[in-house]
Amino acid sequence: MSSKNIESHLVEKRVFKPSRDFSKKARIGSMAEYQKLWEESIAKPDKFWAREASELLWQQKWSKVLEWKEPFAKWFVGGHLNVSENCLDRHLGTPRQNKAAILWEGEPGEKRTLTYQQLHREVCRFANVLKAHKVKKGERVIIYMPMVPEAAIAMLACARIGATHSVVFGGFSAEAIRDRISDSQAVLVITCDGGYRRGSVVPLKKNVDDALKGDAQTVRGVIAFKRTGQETHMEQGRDTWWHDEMAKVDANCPAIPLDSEHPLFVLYTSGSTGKPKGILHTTGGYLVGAYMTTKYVFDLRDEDVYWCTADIGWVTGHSYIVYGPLANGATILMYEGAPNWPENDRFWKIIEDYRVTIFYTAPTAIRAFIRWGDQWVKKHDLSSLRLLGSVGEPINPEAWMWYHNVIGGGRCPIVDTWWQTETGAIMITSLPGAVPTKPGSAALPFFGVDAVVVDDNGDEVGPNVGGKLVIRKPWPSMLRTIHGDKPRYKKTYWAEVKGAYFAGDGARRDKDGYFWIVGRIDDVLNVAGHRIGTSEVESALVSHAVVAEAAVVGRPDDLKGQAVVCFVTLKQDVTATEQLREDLKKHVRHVIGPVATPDEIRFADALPKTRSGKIMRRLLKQVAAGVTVTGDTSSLEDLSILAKLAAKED
Ligand code: 7RM
Repeated sequence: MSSKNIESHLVEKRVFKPSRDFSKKARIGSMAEYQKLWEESIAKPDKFWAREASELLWQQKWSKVLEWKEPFAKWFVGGHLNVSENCLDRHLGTPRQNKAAILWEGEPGEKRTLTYQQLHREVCRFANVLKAHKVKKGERVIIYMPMVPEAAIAMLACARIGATHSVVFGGFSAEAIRDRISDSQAVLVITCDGGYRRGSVVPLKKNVDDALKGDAQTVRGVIAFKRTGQETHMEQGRDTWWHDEMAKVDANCPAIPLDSEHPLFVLYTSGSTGKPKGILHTTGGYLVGAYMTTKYVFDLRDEDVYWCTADIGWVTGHSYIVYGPLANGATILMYEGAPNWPENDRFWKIIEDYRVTIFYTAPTAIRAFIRWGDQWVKKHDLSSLRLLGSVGEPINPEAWMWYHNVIGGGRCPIVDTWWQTETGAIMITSLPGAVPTKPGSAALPFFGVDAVVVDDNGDEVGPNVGGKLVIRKPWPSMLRTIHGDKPRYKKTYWAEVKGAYFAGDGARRDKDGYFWIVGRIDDVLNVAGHRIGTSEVESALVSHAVVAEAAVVGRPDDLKGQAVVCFVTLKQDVTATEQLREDLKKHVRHVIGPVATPDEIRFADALPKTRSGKIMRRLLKQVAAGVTVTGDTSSLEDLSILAKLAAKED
């Protein structure tokens, strides 16, 4: 990445100080307090983390806080605990026992409330169902469900018996499920007959059936929760209904003590090469990270109604719908469907109805809200809100200002939280009562996070110089490895920059040390907050019979952040038609899922390559964006290709 000084025109001038009222009540109420704790967390991590971890319930205390043999970390070594016990049992016998843990609303409008006691009972029963299916500690369970409480129940039930869950986002296709089953060697799949999305039914169980067709499978059974009630095929001897299973078991299921480093979940995420990587998170460190970031970043109170709009299939749903908030004894709101169903004001209606106090969403959603217009917001009373959050991609200052003024009524702090599937928990953020915010900046490193921006030699750069974002110290909720592939773990994250974790993002820090995240600098797209590897889309395209070669790049998009643009060369004697273009889009949807649908397919006679045969994506990006191709083209094998691509009228 080129390092260029951009001070003069890019430094953001606006600064928003936390209100005195917010600071007074906040856990961290001043910049001085933040700094003192951050310095302690870096200088004396053992002391700092031991104090935080002590707030959780350990069945056996750890003997050592950290064992670090780069790049392999063990946190709270020798400690035993259970995540489900920390999220549930710990609140029983306290005033939280009969407090709502989950307030749920279905897209068609049904409402359900589960208190901590009720949630505990459901989790215990479902854990007994898992045991009845002979799911053993350490075995993997796939969860492919819509946003229903049962998704959280299934996750917590796995955690209770030490099974490792792998949640697959409901927007992924049968083939994506199959890949994840085969990579994780899962023994059980938990799903639903269907889920509601924008008024129609998504056939989840059918996708699972399709995923299980074909090659030898490790899956012994499928349990389906009845959500939509549509006709559903049930495979004799393999498939059973959730309610039938639950009727057979009792609610007595003690949480088993698990080693702090026991695998809690594997979550697949896109990288720059090959198939999605199974990011492995373990028990103690992950829970400490999720718990304490939720506590400090959202400054959660018992009275809060906390709503994170993410899907449970992404890491945000894991850490900030399920584990972090429940470990804090919070009331979480869970909504099943789309923000524009039946109309564009569904979210604002929900905030008004439930008196939501904390709202955590993504910039791509905010940009859609802006487009839909303020009138949808103005119809509702949002005065209950006290804190707003943003996650998933850089938030542009305009969207930040709109969020602040129109949703937050100018009164709510915004926490712009930078983190990743790999980091497990929030890494760079402001703290709402302590750190002044600048629209567009994720602000400062969280406790224990030694984040810096470095150049290609790995040396830290000065203020306002762009470079690679790296983390120089291990942190409790860090990924432990890529499931089944230690060499890839080392190579992807710990080889790019010596002695540091490389995030794959570009960033700069301003003179106040604030981080301005630029976005991915590898071949990973961020489409509406979803990570999609260009190589995944390319291999999906090439798997189509008529495609010879494909190169996929992102094009800046006002709404989605990035749009998926595919350059495709066809096999000999195949004619490029409009129909084929539609077929290829459909094909990608089928192979990966709707999240990866190409926005544009451009047929080409050839792709620009270096002499060694590497596709020059840098050039294709410029072509896709419609800008003049600049920069070094000396390694390009055939210059005329570029001229043809740019001239091509679609
Ligand atoms: C939580 C999540 C991770 C990638 C990451 C960034 C981008 C996420 C922000 C952000 C700028 C933010 N996990 N990203 N949050 N960029 N500001 N506040 O999104 O694994 O799915 O994606 O998302 O590029 O590397 S993720």
